Amino acid sequence: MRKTVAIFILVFAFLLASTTDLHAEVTIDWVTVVDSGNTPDDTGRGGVDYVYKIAKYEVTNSQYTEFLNSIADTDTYGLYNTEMASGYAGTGGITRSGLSGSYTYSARAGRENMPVNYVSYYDSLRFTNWLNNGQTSGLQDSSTTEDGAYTFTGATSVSGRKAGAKVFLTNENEWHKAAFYKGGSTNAGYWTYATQSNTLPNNNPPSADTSNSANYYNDGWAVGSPYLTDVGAYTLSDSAYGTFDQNGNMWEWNERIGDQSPAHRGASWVSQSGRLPRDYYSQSTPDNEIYSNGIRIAAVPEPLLGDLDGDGFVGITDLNIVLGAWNQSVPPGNPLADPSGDGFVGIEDLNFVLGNWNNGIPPSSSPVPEPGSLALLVVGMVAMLRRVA
Ligand SMILES: [Ca+2]
Ligand SMILES: [Ca+2]
Ligand SMILES: [Ca+2]
Ligand SMILES: [Ca+2]
Repeated sequence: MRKTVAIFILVFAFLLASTTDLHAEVTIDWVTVVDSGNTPDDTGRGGVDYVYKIAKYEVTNSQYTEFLNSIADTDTYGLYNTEMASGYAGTGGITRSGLSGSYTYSARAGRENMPVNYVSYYDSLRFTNWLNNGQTSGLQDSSTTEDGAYTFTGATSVSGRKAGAKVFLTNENEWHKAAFYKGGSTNAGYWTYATQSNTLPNNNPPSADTSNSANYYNDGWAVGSPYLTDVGAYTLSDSAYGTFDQNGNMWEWNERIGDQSPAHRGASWVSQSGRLPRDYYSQSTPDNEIYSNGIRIAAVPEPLLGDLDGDGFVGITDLNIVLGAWNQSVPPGNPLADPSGDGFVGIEDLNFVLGNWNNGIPPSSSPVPEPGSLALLVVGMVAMLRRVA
């Protein structure tokens, strides 16, 4: 009987997997931005007191095409702009075919990994809602684009970032920190450019990347038509946290503050050098859909199992939390010491820590034990547990 049920569940899971996978899934490459509580710069930006993830790259045409194919058979909110089919200087990267109700979309050949453009601020928020909701397919409604990280109550009427949002547009501090902060401590200071440099980047083509290069206009284009570069093409010119193209290629929308026009940051393929520095601040009207505005997204980090003290790393301090309440009921034992949640601190909680040992990013202030001493520690633990058992 049990076997029959198990087989039934397997078959059901298989059917579910094979019928729901109508579109390729969008995967985002993330970097994790640590150094929580870092000092802002002299513009007042860049201080962030939580760990977050930010996309390594600008959103690409192929990613935005998957989005359109999931939710824009009928494009109620104009998430496709017909300029994408060609546009200014041929920089658009997505074509549409069919009639409303059965529209389909394709990235133009060779443009798949170039950044999407002709997206408004609202398009950007809807894209993050869709990711936040798990890339659901259907009409543009609350299950896909109209709710999630932000609640839309009309085409251009939208809430701020909601508590519990998982994927969202960068806010100004998140964007600024990832671009310019030097990292490594909470008072590390800021670079002038998003290439870990205080010297103006050159606009060499990616093939001649000097580790301080970006796609912008510097008495000439970085590359020939269609002028955009594949995201991450400047492989040597990343920021301290490992993001690419935060200077150049596309301007990148940030969450608006109150009723202000949202900022777009970092300059674009068509910008001149004065637009690149950290203290250059520019806003764009939220419904502006042009050839030089694109999207970068951010997200909350995955919960890190075994990181009991929440410092982003599983290590000695977490082990001490478990050992400090060993064999106790919770309460009075420290509730952090009971990640299994069974009200008692024991072997199952220890396994959360040892099973995820060394995961995450070590805080600069806490030394990582040498592998030798860690091995001794574990041997000691096992011996102790044997005796307990
Ligand atoms: Ca649009
Ligand atoms: Ca950019
Ligand atoms: Ca920890
Ligand atoms: Ca427990």
